[in-house]
Amino acid sequence: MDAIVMAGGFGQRLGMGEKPCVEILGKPLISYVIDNLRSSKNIDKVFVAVSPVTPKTEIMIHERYNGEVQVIRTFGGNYVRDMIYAVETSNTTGPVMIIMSDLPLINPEIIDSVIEKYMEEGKPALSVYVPINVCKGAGSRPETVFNKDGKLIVPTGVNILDSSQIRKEQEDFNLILDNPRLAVNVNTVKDLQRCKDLLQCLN
Ligand SMILES: Nc1nc2c(ncn2[C@@H]2O[C@H](COP(=O)(O)OP(=O)(O)O)[C@@H](O)[C@H]2O)c(=O)[nH]1
Ligand SMILES: [Mg+2]
Repeated sequence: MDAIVMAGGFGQRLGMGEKPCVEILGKPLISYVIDNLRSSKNIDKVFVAVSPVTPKTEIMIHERYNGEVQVIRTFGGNYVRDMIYAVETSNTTGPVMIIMSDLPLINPEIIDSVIEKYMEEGKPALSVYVPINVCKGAGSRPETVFNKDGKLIVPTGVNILDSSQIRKEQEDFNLILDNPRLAVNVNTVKDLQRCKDLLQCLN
């Protein structure tokens, strides 16, 4: 399946300009996600959905990937509308992975296992969560928490949707993974520092 990396947010909480371009250990944040997608067995094309507030991200993607990663210019300011626009503009068919640019600890094994689970479940959509204790263990403060059958879970920013019915509400399988790599989402300067530390000790 193809993947679309959402990269048109304001990055206001981080306050370091365009968040996808902010470097960790000499590499732009979004490149961690792109490179891991490109190393996954189950991912074909990778698209990046930029917006008018992320023009440098567009230039960086062109320079770094020489057209092998396509940029889609969304309007900005409305995540869902931009996601639908990006899916329709990409001309992708069948299931598509929608992923945030600020998950630098994701790896090809996680991506492939999410896709395998999606195929197994057979629902049109799948969203990935981590239990709240995994977030706390990783030192991150969750923004959104859901109660699923009495269990507190946090959305990770990894979703699969059926592109052929992208404007419709889709029946969604909630995949809960106990992986701290999914719990680290770079929103603040503190998150960025924690990511640097984790990447260094994981390498
Ligand atoms: N194209 C597009 N991307 C978005 C939008 N809002 C958020 N994103 C991206 O979605 C990801 C997650 O959003 P969030 O962490 O809230 O981003 P932030 O607002 O930049 O801190 C980031 O990679 C953002 O760049 C939007 O309205 N349009
Ligand atoms: Mg975020």
